[in-house]
Amino acid sequence: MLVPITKKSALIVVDMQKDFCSSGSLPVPGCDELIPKINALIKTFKSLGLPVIFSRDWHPPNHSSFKDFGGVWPPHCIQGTEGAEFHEDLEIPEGSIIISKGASPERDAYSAFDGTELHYLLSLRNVRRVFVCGVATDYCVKETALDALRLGYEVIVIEDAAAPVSVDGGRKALKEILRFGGIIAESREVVTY
Ligand code: VGL
Ligand code: ZN
Repeated sequence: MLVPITKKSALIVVDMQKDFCSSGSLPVPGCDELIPKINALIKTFKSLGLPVIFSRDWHPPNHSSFKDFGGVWPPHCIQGTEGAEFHEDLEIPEGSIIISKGASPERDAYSAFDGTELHYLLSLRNVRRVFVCGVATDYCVKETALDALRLGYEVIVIEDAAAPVSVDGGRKALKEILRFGGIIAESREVVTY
C-alpha cells in the first residue's frame, strides 16, 4: 500500500548513534545498513520543507539501565562520549530538531516523547503524521511509535529503515504497533504528494 507524505508530516529518526551501530557497545544488527535508506528519507522530507527530528539516547555514566547499576544493558550512549555521537554517515540537515532522552540517572526513556518537548515541537509545526525509522524496532522505535499513537498522531513505521535487537522482538513490536492503529510500510511505499 502506498502511504503519502502529507503536508502535515514529519520524519523521526530514532537513535542512529555510534553505540548502536557496528563499532559500538550495544550494536543493533543491521544498523549501519539502514544509513542509505534513512539518508534518502531525510532528503525527501527536507526537500518538501518538512520537519526532520533526530532522537538520541543520552545517558549519564551511572544510568540505571546499565548492568552495573541494576539494569540490563551494557553502558551505551553516555553523554559527551564518542559512542553517543550520531553515525558519521548520517546526513543531518541544518535546522534539524535533536531530541535527547534518558538523561536522568534513575529512569529510562525509550520513547522520544518521554520527558522531552517533542510533542510540543510537533504541535507547533502542525504535524499530524509521523514517519518513524531507526533503532531499535523492538525498543525505542516501538515506544516512540506507541507514544505517538497515544498522542493522536498518524504513525507509519518504515520497516526496512528500522532494525531490531532481536528478530522475534522486532516482529512482536510491529504487531503491537499495528494493533494500536499504526501502519507498517516499506520505504518504497512512502510517496510524495
Ligand atoms: C535502546 C536499548 C537501550 C534503543 C536504547 O535506542 O532502542 N535500546 N537503550
Ligand atoms: Zn539506552
